[in-house]
This record gives sequence, C-alpha cells and structure tokens, in this order.
Amino acid sequence: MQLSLSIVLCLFAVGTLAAEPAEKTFELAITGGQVAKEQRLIRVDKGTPVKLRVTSDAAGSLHLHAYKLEAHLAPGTPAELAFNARATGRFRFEWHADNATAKSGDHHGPPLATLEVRPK
Ligand SMILES: [Cu+2]
Repeated sequence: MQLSLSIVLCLFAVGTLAAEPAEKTFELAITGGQVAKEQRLIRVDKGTPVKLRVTSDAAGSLHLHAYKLEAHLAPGTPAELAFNARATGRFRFEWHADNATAKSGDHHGPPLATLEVRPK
C-alpha cells in the first residue's frame, strides 16, 4: 500500500515537471469487427498521453502500425493500450479477427478507427 502510494506520487511529480498535457482516455468497444460511430475518431494534440480501453466480442488483434502498437484481445478480457501521441497526422487502427477472412484481415478496407494527432 505504501509502495504503490509513493509510485503514484513519483509519477505525479514527473508529470508536473515536464508540464505534459493531461492524459486522455478513450474507449473502443469492438463488436462484429466495428466500433460505434462516435468512437471512430480519436483526436488529440501532439504530446498527449493517450490511454485506450479496448474490448471485443471476438478474439483478434488491434494494430496501430505507425506507432508500432498491438494488442491481442479475447472476448470478456479488456485490454489497455497507453502511448504518447508524439507523431502528428492521421493513423489507422486496424482490427484483425483471429478467424479472419480475407476481407476482415485487409489493410485496405475502412479502418476500425482513426487516430488524429494535431500539431500544437
Ligand atoms: Cu495490422
């Protein structure tokens, strides 16, 4: 208990010194290989620490290739992805179901969601 408290305080101090923008948390609830419309655009300013809470109704992998991020998901087991939005631009989140057909594993179809990182 005491250890975890000091870790939290330490992280807080580091964040304060660096004057980082506040962390932003987003949800991606994947159902049938898709997320709801309002979850399809993740828009942040450059340098923002981003946390993604991801769930899926089927086993598969979530990729954000530009950021070299990957998470494997199983139904009923949420995953958390954390990264710093250091590169500006628009990047595709891809979803590859484990039982992928050629269509759902395709990198050329519509993305699951888009990460948009705006310059400050
Ligand atoms: Cu991929």
